[in-house]
Amino acid sequence: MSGELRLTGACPLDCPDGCSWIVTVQDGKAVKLRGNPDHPYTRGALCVKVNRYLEHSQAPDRILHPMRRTGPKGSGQFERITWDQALEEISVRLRAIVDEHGGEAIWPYLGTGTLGYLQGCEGIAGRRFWNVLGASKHWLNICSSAGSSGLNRTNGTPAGMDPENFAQARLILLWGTNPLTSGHHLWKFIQDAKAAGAYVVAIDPIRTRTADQADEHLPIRPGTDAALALGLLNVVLAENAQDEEFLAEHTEGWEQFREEILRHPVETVAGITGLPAEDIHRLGTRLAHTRPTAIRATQGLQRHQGGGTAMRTIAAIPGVTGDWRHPGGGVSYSTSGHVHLNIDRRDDLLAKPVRTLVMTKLASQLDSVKCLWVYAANPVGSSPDANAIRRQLSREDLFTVVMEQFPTDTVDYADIVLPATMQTEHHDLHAGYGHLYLAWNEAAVEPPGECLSTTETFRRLAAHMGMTEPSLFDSDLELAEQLLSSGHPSLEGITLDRLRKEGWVRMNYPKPFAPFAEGFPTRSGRLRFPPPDKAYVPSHTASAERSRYPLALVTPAPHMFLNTTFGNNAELRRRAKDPVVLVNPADAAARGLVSGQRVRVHNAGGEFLADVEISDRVSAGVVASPKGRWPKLSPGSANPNAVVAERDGDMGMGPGFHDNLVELSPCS
Ligand SMILES: Nc1nc2c(c(=O)[nH]1)N[C@H]1C(S)=C(S)[C@@H](COP(=O)(O)OP(=O)(O)OC[C@H]3O[C@@H](n4cnc5c(=O)[nH]c(N)nc54)[C@H](O)[C@@H]3O)O[C@H]1N2
Ligand SMILES: Nc1nc2c(c(=O)[nH]1)N[C@H]1C(S)=C(S)[C@@H](COP(=O)(O)OP(=O)(O)OC[C@H]3O[C@@H](n4cnc5c(=O)[nH]c(N)nc54)[C@H](O)[C@@H]3O)O[C@H]1N2
Ligand code: SF4
Ligand SMILES: [Mo]
Repeated sequence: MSGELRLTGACPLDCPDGCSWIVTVQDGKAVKLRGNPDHPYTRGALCVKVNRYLEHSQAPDRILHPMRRTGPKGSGQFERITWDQALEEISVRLRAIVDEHGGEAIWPYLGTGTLGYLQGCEGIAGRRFWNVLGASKHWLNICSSAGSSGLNRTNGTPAGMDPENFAQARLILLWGTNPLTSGHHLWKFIQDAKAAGAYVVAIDPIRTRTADQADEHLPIRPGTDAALALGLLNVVLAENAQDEEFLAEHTEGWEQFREEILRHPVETVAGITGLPAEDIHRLGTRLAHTRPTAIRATQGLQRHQGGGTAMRTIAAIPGVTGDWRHPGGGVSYSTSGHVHLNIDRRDDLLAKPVRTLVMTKLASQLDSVKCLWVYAANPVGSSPDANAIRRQLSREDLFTVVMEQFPTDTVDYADIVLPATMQTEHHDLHAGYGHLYLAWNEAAVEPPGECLSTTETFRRLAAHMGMTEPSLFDSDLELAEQLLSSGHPSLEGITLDRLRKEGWVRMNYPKPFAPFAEGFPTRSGRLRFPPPDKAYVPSHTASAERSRYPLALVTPAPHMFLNTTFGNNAELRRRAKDPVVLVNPADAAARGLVSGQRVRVHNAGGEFLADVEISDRVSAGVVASPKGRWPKLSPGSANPNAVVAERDGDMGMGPGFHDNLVELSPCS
């Protein structure tokens, strides 16, 4: 191949924005990767992380060959082996495990390293292989399941507003979300709204960089958002601003929910949320009289014991105000419920029904597992109860395979490591979860070394094991065509040929889009208000454990990393500086801590080390330290997940990543 080529692709990372990008290839080598200026949502900009994607894909620590463990588990000592040796060893071990313990002793642990519909995310390709073997199913609940269930209960779907329509809103609530870090392309639409006079309020226990740019910041006590929603609605009722027509035509359960709202006057809610009563009253009054009001509530909000309920109750707000009538009104969480691809996990290939194992419960559910197969995930860095996970991964009777691009802490526990491709090296089909466009990612270059894509790895393994089911060998393009063939009207006219030619295509939704103006996808067609006494569930940080561990720890998205992806990138690590924990001046004074001092952040589950940053960005009683650090590249070889307990939230077994109790002590 000679000369210059420009190929359209898409960012694979777990980020709502799903950016479209263009790769320039010269003589078979990718030399430039830039945002695609033609994409209506992402408009040519990538982000501080992915601007380095190409450099990262060519980094010296990239895993390029299959490897076999030579040292103790956790040591990260390996020898290079051939693909044939790797496939043979894996085949023998898998067969033996299935014979002795049954297929369910295999746990295919798929994470969010890529959101591609072929290489990751829904895992359709691997799933066929696992079904033929009879392996356990895997529930990827680590990120958004609580909020999705909450929204489902109210609206019948987790899907909501088209984020582009934030430009039409006149009041914007950024509720438990930090878009300037975790998906910054929304901001242009917020700026358009601001230019037209919109008022923007950030509701967040941390004064984030997003809160800095808002007109107002409400530093809510973590886990009390449902109570705030009830308090705001209390003011709406006092102002007699409820939309009676919308309530009558499009909702159910209003009489009882109204009673619940009346049980939450502003003064009561001020006591629960720690917010001044006059601030709640002022925002309630704005909400009562500003149409349309757009609420952006994302995953941060629901990483709590009562996170599902919080989302369920916040989703009730536009049911009362009638905001769903307008394209710039309603709630936006994730747009993935608007994506109607044909995701067929091929249960027909299973000889008998199998159990489902839960991503957030790796530490406690691994007991009955003999083979853990990790792909696009880094559980030692990202899943709850890291110390218990390490103990489990050290088990000699556990056969662990990790498909990876980089030598993560999880790789260190693998028996066999398989080298995985990165986005410029494989085909994939994408849909952002913060907009309504599909994108095609065309492989731009040959994989380096002996890296293989997820789909190709499973095709080769199936062949090596002598499997004959034809669909195990479908090509990437065939898989993509199957995905696009759901027949859903939102995909009519969207073919693989067209996607490959145009790079991205908007699904068939009107622009502007008011998804529930005519009704909701519930059985009755109506929005369902939460039943009384189920409208607010307190968080773990309100529990009795608070007497021993008095500080509520929030672990939000880092600006320089994406989960643990990029956690090994030298330049991004340099910019992220050493790990810090934000501490309010009162809490620092009470413990005699000074800025820059290294502390142990600890509870019964474990500890991690961080440098104190005394700051009024957090209220007294709240501390914050971002997720995403590689433990082995952190002081004390631990990150915040050492103190995150494996504990099920109220819905979807949602994890409590922002719902931890800790104490800070000086490092001796
Ligand atoms: N740069 C970067 N971008 C990312 C990611 C990343 O790691 N880095 N992660 C990606 C992923 S996987 C996801 S799921 C999304 C998540 O995107 P976000 O939802 O924005 O993620 P978080 O940072 O977890 O939480 C957002 C905010 O919620 C606040 N918060 C915590 N608890 C509460 C609460 O009880 N009430 C309220 N009102 N606010 C609360 C936090 O302080 C935080 O500022 O971002 C994606 N984008
Ligand atoms: N404390 C705390 N912990 C959290 C959170 C939090 O808010 N606080 N947030 C949680 C959230 S929202 C999420 S989504 C999870 C994410 O947790 P995980 O799903 O485990 O994601 P990552 O930690 O980014 O690890 C993904 C790995 O996949 C690899 N990878 C990328 N692409 C591919 C590919 O194509 N093939 C293969 N084989 N590998 C690939 C990357 O190199 C990376 O090591 O973390 C959760 N952990
Ligand atoms: S991480 Fe998000 S903002 Fe950055 S390039 Fe990927 S999709 Fe775009
Ligand atoms: Mo996530």
